[in-house]
Amino acid sequence: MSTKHVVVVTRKLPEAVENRLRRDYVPRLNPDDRLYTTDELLMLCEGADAIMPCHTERLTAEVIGRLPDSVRAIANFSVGVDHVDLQAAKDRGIVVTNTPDVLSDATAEIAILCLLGAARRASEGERLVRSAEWKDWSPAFMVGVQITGKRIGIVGMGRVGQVVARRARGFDMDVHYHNRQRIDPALEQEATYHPSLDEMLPLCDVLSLNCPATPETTGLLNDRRIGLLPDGAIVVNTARGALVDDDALIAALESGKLYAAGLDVYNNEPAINPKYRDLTNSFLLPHIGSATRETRDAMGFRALDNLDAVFAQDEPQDRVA
Ligand code: 8YV
Repeated sequence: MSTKHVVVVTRKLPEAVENRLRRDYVPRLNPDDRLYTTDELLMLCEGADAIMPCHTERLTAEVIGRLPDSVRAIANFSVGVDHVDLQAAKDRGIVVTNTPDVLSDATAEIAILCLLGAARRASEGERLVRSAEWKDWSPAFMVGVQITGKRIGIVGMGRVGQVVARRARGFDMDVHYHNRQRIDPALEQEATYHPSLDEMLPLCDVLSLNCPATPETTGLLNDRRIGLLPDGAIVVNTARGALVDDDALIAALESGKLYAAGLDVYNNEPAINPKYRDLTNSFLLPHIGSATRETRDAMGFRALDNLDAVFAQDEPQDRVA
């Protein structure tokens, strides 16, 4: 009889996922869903074979360097892996996996929610109704921007970006995209590829950020690039806060250079730049891109499929290091 491997699960996961963990592994669960300190996490990893972290755990080179030798895999419960120092894991021979595909639909839904929320002033409207300050109606009341037929520029035409493009087409939007490489034209569905981000920006009534955070994309939306957008453009970010220079975005929202922003992700979550909260033209969500029952189950199962493969000495399908 083979002994079950020990897995440290850093956050509370869906019941079905935890049940599968209990069936196939010896999981060290976190029923209170408390955010562990680095020292707590390292202590929990003593004698463990694998970790199943979320993006809330920062597995820096220093942390990875301190992991016990028993840890052979980091099976992320996330598609983004910017919280893990992949090189440090590789150097220690630790396999790292993520959970692509299964959250593309859910995240694209939130991108469209952010787009509509920003364009149609949803935060302002909701506040008015909830606070009982809604006193009147007039043709000039709460007038926003229509997105139907407008141009959207998607930065990062990966799995999520492609679903955002399809949903945007449902609003008759003219889709443009920038990616490191042009995607297979069969997948483009009439979207226009721009090898140069700077050349795409002046065409974007809406800019949707859908690329991973890497050293190359950090701070990508800065003052200079915002200046290249048309006046009154809308910015949507459902990828990572690190893509945005907050001071530049906030200044552009304050000045009216940008009409509005719909944001689900931020630098330094959840302690976001407080100025975002004071803006009437910001539509703000708390990093819920993948937060549907269906998707969270699928993410957990995908992470476990990867873990199963590692311990069966197979190549996991979503290996990133
Ligand atoms: C997840 C995400 O909820 O998967 C990602 O990269 O950003 C989110 O949708 C989160 O990362 C879970 O760890």
